[in-house]
Amino acid sequence: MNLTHIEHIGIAVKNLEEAIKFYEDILGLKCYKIEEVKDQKVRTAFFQAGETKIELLESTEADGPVSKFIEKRGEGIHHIAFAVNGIKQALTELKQNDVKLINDTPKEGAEGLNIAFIHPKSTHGVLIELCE
Ligand code: CMX
Repeated sequence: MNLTHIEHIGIAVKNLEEAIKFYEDILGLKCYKIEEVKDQKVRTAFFQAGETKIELLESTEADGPVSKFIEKRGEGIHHIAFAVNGIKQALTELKQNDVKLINDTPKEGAEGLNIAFIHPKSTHGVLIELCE
């Protein structure tokens, strides 16, 4: 498959506004967008850091993936998202290699991207997202 770069790093936070304040006031990055992704039960805040974005994730529902993650592991790095050319082909290749997928077809994610997640049990413990 053709991964081009790290599109973003997803960071699970308890309170989006408090976390934004840290990234803006202390780290000096600028939040350029807050977006709710209902399908993923999250509210997200985006920052550009060179070619890579930082995506802060606050859960909107108690049973959402980010809420469960924070309950189990606390705040922190939640996933790494790679930009890929040809997400459908990439998913076909992953299936052929018996990699456990969370989404076997792309869905619409934040920023209008087509996304799919690979299960951390198949990736040495990191939740990986593919984006196109
Ligand atoms: N990174 C690494 N490992 C993770 C993880 C993460 N983000 N989330 C869960 N795990 C691990 C758990 O620790 C657990 O490991 P152990 O069995 O060793 O304890 C294992 O994966 C299974 O976890 P679980 O708690 O039984 O399963 P969940 O019901 O929490 O589901 C996952 C985990 C990854 C399948 C689910 O969170 C998911 O489908 N994620 C994809 C969607 C998503 O995360 N959306 C939010 C972001 C959306 C966005 O970026 O817009």
